Amino acid sequence: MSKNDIYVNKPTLPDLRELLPLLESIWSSAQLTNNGPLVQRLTGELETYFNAPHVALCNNGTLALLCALKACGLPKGSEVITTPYSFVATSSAIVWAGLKPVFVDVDPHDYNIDATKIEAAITENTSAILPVHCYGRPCKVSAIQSIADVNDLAVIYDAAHAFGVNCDCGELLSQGTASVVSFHATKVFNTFEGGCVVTKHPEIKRQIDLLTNFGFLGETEVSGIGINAKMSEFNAAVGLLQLKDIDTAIAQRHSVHTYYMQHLQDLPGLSLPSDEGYSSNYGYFPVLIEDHCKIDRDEVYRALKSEGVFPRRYFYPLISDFPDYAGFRKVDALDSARSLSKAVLCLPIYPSLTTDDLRRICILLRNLVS
Ligand code: T4K
Repeated sequence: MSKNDIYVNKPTLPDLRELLPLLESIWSSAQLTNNGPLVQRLTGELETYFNAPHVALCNNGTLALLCALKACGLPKGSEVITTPYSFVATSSAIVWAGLKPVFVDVDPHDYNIDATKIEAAITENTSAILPVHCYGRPCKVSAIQSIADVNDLAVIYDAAHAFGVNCDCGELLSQGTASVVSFHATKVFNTFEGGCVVTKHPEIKRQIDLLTNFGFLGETEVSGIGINAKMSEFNAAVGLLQLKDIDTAIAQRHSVHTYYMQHLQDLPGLSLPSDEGYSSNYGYFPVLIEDHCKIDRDEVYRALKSEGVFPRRYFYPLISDFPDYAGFRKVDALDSARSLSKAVLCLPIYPSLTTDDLRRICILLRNLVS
């Protein structure tokens, strides 16, 4: 690791001087976790930021997904229709919840589950749909909701990438039965580790709050099989400070996106991401290295790494190709997801990426593909 290395991500950190008073408040109250005052404050501030009736904070996005699935009361062993083109946690949460993922191909234009292929995957064992707003690009939420309504299915959105994204569907995170956001270190909004469930349904919020705290109703009573998925006061303190500056962080990411668009647009064999039709958070910059490019994706990946630039192949391999997931049902050959997975390279994007860094990355890419 050298100081000139450029990783796909560099977490935004709050000013330590601003963190100190919040840490002092934790130290003096000795309330470290279990729905303390900072967790309550962050919950309220996020409800305002998301314009959502209910937010339930969790200690990471994966357990937030698990709790959201559990809160829907889906029959044990039933099937959840999802995308193979995502981070493995999307499907691991389904399996940990005692359910079975069923993989449906993605739309090659927005990389999200292809809503036109969902109906063919539904059987009498289907209980829910779990789409992902991949790279924060909104899914076709109204088409998905119509299918869910006709077939009486829950819809849990994996909105791990969608913090601060808006579209003309109304509040994106209030769609479906629930949406799950990740606040991991590598995300647009981070609390080091963390996540939340956003829902318009008070009963889902109540269930999540129970599930994340072992199911405790009081000192001596538990309701259902809960888990420990609570956010700590430290993570909430970080979150409160990050939220103050989130609009600046997204604007800085937008500038990085714009630089790439201006400097890579004429490169042969490269397809650049579009931010049209929605307001992006610029969390990812996925480039496709197309078949007619003179060099293939993995060669570009290795060549950049050898020069100290570390892009990532999000998402390769497909979840359905991992041996532990290969036995779950696939609706077809998943051709679109497969070709995206072979072509994608996520370039570094984060608020503190400098123009010098960007110039270096773009020159390297230009030399490789031209
Ligand atoms: N659903 C979706 C669609 C997701 O993408 C994710 C997580 C989840 C669910 C689950 O949410 P969480 O349970 O994580 O809240 C990263 C993240 O670990 C993961 O959160 C994320 N998706 C996924 C897309 O990316 P890795 O294995 O690529 O992370 P890692 O550690 O290699 O980090 C990438 C780069 O970031 C490093 O090369 C350097 C930099 N970095 C990373 C960390 C952790 C830092 O500079 N500082 C850091 O602390 O998975």
